[in-house]
Amino acid sequence: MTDKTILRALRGEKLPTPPIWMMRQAGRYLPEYRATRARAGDFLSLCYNPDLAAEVTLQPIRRFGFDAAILFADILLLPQALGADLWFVTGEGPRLSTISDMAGVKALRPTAEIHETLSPIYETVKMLARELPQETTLIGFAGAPWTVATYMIAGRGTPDQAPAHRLKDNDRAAFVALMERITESTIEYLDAQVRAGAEVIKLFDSWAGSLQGQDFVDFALLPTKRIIAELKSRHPTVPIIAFPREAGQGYVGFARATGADCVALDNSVTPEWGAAHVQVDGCVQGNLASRHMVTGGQALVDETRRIVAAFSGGPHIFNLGHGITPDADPDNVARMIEVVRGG
Ligand code: 1CP
Repeated sequence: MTDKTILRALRGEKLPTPPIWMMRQAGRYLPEYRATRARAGDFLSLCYNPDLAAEVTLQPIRRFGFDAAILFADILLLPQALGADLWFVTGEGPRLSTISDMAGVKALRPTAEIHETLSPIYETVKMLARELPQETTLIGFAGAPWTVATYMIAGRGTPDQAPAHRLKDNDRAAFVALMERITESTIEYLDAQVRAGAEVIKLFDSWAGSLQGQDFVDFALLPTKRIIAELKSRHPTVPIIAFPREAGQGYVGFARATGADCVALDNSVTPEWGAAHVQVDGCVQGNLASRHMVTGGQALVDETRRIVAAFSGGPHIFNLGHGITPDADPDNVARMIEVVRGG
């Protein structure tokens, strides 16, 4: 048995102080991250350089003492490993070549070949497994299939995921074939991360909230369930955190339906609602609005205390409702941690 607090919470234990980590905890709000990224040259070179990727993963652990480290990589590396062109436009974000039909899906590289591109990521995981403090949990991750598909179809982030919805509704066969390719390669990618030393896996379905009704079941819930079932059959003890962001009512029963050990909540739901409707099934993670990392002050303290109190009746991992933004003040992060730990 291990004493790592995050693993205890994920096994369903209610702890006197919730363990804490933060989405995008390695990132542009930290001067040391900006310096290492400059050294790497650009974002993708940073992701594929195990020494520097491990370094930026460790930076927020050294500075703040978070209970978990999340592998520094990106959900869009998998599309790149499947053969998509990927580049980042400074100040704008990621761009990819687009997929618009079955021919585009068929042109993707076979799943068995993804490791040729992704092996530096496994090297980063191995280095982290060696270098992290023994009380710190190492989290590996991937995007969930729908979210990854939205980027592969549109070629960029989209406010309403309209291109992906169009392919889903107008060329169902091509859309389903793409989801299938992403799902099977995500399983192999995550399996390799666990074999390299990841102790927990997180699935980011950042755009799950745009799937309604049966689409939510078919394209958020069922792919997540399948990935979890396959990973659990290979690695029965590795806990999995699912994040169907902005799922609203879809959060209810999501852990039971998918086999996830924990559901991460965004801040479109109140912590009291999350406790009553989601935490009843097990561990939850969340859900402080990331703007408090920019604005700070008494509102940050009050809202942090409210979340800790609301989830104090069951297993809880403290986190933000979404990633911290580049304009955040690191002092506010330190204050949040102090308040969670009783200060
Ligand atoms: O300029 C920079 O330095 C890049 C900013 C950045 C960072 C720090 C990007 C580009 N990705 C990352 C790292 C990252 N991305 C991590 C690693 C570690 C950590 O959390 O500390 C993780 C887990 C992700 C996951 C990720 N990438 C998601 C899912 C989570 C979420 O935020 O919803 C998504 C949607 C992406 C795509 C992506 N990568 C980067 C950006 C700016 C985006 C969003 C693009 C868009 O939708 O417009």
